Amino acid sequence: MMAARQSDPRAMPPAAPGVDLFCRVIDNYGDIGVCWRLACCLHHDHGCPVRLWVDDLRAFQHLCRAIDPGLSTQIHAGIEVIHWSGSTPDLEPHEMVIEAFACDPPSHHIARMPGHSKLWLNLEYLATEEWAAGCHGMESPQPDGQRKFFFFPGFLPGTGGVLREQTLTQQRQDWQSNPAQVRRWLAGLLPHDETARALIEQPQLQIVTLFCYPDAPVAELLQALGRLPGQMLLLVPERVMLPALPGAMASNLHLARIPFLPQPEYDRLLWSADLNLVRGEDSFVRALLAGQPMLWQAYRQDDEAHLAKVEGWLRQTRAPETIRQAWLAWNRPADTGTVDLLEQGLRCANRARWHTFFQDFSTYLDGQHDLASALLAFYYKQTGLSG
Ligand code: TRH
Repeated sequence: MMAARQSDPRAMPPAAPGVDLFCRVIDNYGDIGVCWRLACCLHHDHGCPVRLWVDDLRAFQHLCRAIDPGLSTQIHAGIEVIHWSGSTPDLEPHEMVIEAFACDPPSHHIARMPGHSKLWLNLEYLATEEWAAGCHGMESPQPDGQRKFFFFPGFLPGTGGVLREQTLTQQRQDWQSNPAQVRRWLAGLLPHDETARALIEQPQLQIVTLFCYPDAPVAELLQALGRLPGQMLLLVPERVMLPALPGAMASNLHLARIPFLPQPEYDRLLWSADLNLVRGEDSFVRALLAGQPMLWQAYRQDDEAHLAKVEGWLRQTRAPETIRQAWLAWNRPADTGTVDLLEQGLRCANRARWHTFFQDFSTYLDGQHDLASALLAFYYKQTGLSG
């Protein structure tokens, strides 16, 4: 038997830096969705102690059912969750302070930060346009001379990458390699819908998932899907508000409500479907990582900046024209023609071109650095410490 090697403490790598992650829930689920996922990646993949400060625990509870909105501090999955309310505890800041989406952490926390081993970052929204790489990592000068940096998640080299757990691809492959398990799991989401459960047994059934904003042209989407060949099951999580829909639905289409799922289960849903319609930021990335054909609805902004995001992604990725037309029709519905454009696009969604394109893009993402690793690399570079 080999003798246990004596470890030289001087040769040990430094402990992973602790992280304070601040999150304000503005609306929807994206703010807390991104922050919870980032907290999990930093802790589970890299061993960072993480404190997640959240101002709205009820929104958080939808993504992680174990959260108790009545507690001021609690620990889940090894992460300390602090209810960020008027009276925040005065704690010694961790090495890295990340404020999500310029949410303005308490000044007393920042005031206690200075020191060569500390770093303050503003994690920005996902950027799809060319300018993102130029702004990523830039310093944001502060009146008191403190050092703060912009950190831009993105798809292109030169940005901070996207959130991707280290075991994600393996988990997805395991899930997709067991169709019987997938069918059983889907049926379990639909205990009161006999029609849907019977459909799930049909081998040729196409599964479509829908997560969109209330202004999405859903009636047009249903018409377009109704014109396509084959039987389809459209799964819509609770809490996803749909616009008013026509009473009658095409005979090849069945719409079913499923529960709003905890984050890891929502991934499984995306992995189980033939076509995913997603919205916002986090579910967009998750659907891309699922590698299945998809349509994205960007979060609407006043000056139509959301359309620039959609165009930016389509341009950067040189998406095929049918994808481009369908995505633009979904994001910019016109009074007429939307159904035709969606139909033309979606006719191709179950063909090889879309499959290959989205599979290739998920493989490309697998080869890129992920956001949590990029944040740590940035920390070590700025502080001069080594990871
Ligand atoms: O909820 P969103 O519309 O969030 C948006 C965007 O992030 C937008 O950029 C931001 O400015 C705005 O909020 C304030 O979409 P998003 O980003 O996809 O977040 C949804 C989260 O909910 C994501 O983490 C996936 C998760 N989710 C589940 O966990 N279970 C579900 O059943 C569903 C439908 C979603």
